[in-house]
Amino acid sequence: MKKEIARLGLICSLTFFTQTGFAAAVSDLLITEVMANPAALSDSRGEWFELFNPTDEQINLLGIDLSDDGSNRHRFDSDLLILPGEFLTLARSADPGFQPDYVYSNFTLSNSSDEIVLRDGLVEMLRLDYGPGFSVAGRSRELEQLPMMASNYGLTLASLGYGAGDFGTPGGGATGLPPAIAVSAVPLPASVWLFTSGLLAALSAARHRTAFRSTTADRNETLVNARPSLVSRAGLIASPSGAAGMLS
Ligand SMILES: [Ca+2]
Ligand SMILES: [Ca+2]
Ligand SMILES: [Ca+2]
Repeated sequence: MKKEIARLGLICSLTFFTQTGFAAAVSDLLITEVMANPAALSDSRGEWFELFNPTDEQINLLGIDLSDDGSNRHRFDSDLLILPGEFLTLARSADPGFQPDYVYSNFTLSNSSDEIVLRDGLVEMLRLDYGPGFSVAGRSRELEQLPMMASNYGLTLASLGYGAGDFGTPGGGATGLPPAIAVSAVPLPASVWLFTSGLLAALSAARHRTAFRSTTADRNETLVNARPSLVSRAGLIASPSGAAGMLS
């Protein structure tokens, strides 16, 4: 009898883990805003970007490299937590017109074409590529909708000023993004889980195909396919209201 109870317990635990046990990862984060070309301040003082944690677990950037496709590289060598549903502002200087959460070094944002890449060792976890026309003097670009790619970033509204006169929402929400929705505490029926996993893996794969450029596309596609649940979660949480609403 005891044995059967133990076995039942194990099965229940495994079922629970299967549905809710996915740990949040850096790949779940979103780059929600980019100020590549400040006008009220110099580039060396006023460049910054913003991350958002759409999951219901904290994510630590310790050991992660911030880089581009050139020689920019900065390692987060101490704990840097992004709490559930929170933004994190990362800036080139300690005074970009507001008080940033983190100041990096050896990383600049070109006013023409550049990349923001987060890597864990050789594994790329997050990437935004932008080209000419993305950066506009004095205005940030904010992620307006998913999937996360340069064409889904709109200009900050001209009414949303900060600091010395540039426009952006450092540390605050973009106009179009939904708030964080907790999902791990909501066990899903297997059929719903499978459906949404498949749907969102497809959405996520499309997102990565677009965001990742040719040289890294194959490697990243492998990454996406190898970790569908993690990648799907971000898509799930921040997907357009229809999909998210279905789960909440
Ligand atoms: Ca750069
Ligand atoms: Ca710049
Ligand atoms: Ca913002």
